[in-house]
Order: sequence, then structure tokens, then C-alpha cells
Amino acid sequence: MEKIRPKIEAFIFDLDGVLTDTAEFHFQSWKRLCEEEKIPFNREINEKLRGVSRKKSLEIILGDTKVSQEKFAEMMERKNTYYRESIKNISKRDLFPGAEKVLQEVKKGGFKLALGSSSKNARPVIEGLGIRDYFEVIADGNSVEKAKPAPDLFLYAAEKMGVSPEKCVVVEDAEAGIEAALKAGMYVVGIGPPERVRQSHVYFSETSELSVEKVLQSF
Ligand code: B16
Ligand code: MG
Repeated sequence: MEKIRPKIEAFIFDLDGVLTDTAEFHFQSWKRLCEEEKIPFNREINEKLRGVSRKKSLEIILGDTKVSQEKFAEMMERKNTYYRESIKNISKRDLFPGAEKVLQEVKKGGFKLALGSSSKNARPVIEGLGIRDYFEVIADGNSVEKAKPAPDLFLYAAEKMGVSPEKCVVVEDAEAGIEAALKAGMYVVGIGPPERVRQSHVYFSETSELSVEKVLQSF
């Protein structure tokens, strides 16, 4: 029997990979650090870092290589300094095609709107992109202890909006984010290739393919 779904009241958008390609800036920053430290790193390893916290990312990069706690903290800090440098000039031109249009549709449709990003740098990024004012709630890497794939970040966003989880749609590009949103009991829209996003309820190859109408029709 088909599951009866409640009426959708809110959207939660991931940032990197959904609204903009900050993944490239993260990649360049990790690459610089790894070159300095003579640690192997490439685009294939980088793909495993999609949607994953900074700490977890460094754990993945290091693999079996052991470093002291101090060194680990210093490496995270150094990578972040490089990343902050690279996002300094981020602007509207860095938005994915169709990203602002879909945010406008969400607002016009009368839905609540939150950002749900793992990044501790999400605020300067959305300010640079010129989309800060679309969001009534910002859930980012500073909002909760447990990062994606734990559901905490999305549950935090829903609670702050005053909407129950089953009335929220999450738009995500990463496996970790899709898992988090499913655990939160939300309706999940994937952005990206099927092999990456097939766990979502419905998916689109890129943000420009996404519209509020298509999401609601799929519901
Ligand atoms: P920071 P999202 C994620 O952003 C990125 O996809 C991931 O690569 C990054 O490690 C993470 O943010 C943490 O970022 O180092 O700036 O705190 O996709 O959740 O918007
Ligand atoms: Mg993402």
C-alpha cells in the first residue's frame, strides 16, 4: 500500500554540490596541504569527502598514517586557512545555474527555507553568493556536534523552522547527506549521478533540472 505523505511545509538545501561548487575549493586546499605534507591525494580520494566534516575528511585522507593530536589540529587549521583564502572572492557568478531560481520558487510557494550544510564556513559562502536573505534558518557545521550522516543537522534545521521532519524536503548531493536526511525522516531529493544519489526518493542530474513543481509532483 502506498504511504500517505503529509503536506510539505519546508525545504532544506545543502550548500556544496547543490547551490555551488565549493568542492573544487576544498579540493585545491586539501591538495596544497597534502603536497606540503607529502601525503597522497587525488580527485578520487576527494570524492569520498563530499558532504563530510573537516575532521572526518582529514581522517579519510590520512588513512593508516598516524599523526599526533596537535599535528592533526594544525593540519585542519592550515587547510581551513587555504580554503578561507579561496572563498574570499566568491560571488553570484559561482552559483550553479538554476540555483537562485529554485530558491525563489521555494519562497514564492510560501515554504519555509533553511540551509543544511556541514561546513563551518557556510555563512561567508552564502553571503558571498548573495543568497543569505533567502534562508530563515542556517544550520551549518557549527550548529550540532554530530555531523552528517547523523540526522542531527537536519533535525536542528526543522526544529528551528518549527516544522516537523516529515514535512521537510532535503536537497542533497552527497551520500552522507542523503543518509542523514533519510534518518531524519525527511523526503530526500538527490542532485547528481544515479550511482551516487540513488538512495534518495527522487533525483535530478543537476540543480538546473530541479523545480519545486517537479519535487511536489514526485511526492
Ligand atoms: P568546512 P556541504 C561540506 O559542505 C563539503 O561538501 C565537505 O567537502 C566539507 O569537508 C564540509 O562541508 C566541511 O567544510 O571545512 O568548511 O567546515 O556539502 O555540507 O555544504
Ligand atoms: Mg553537499
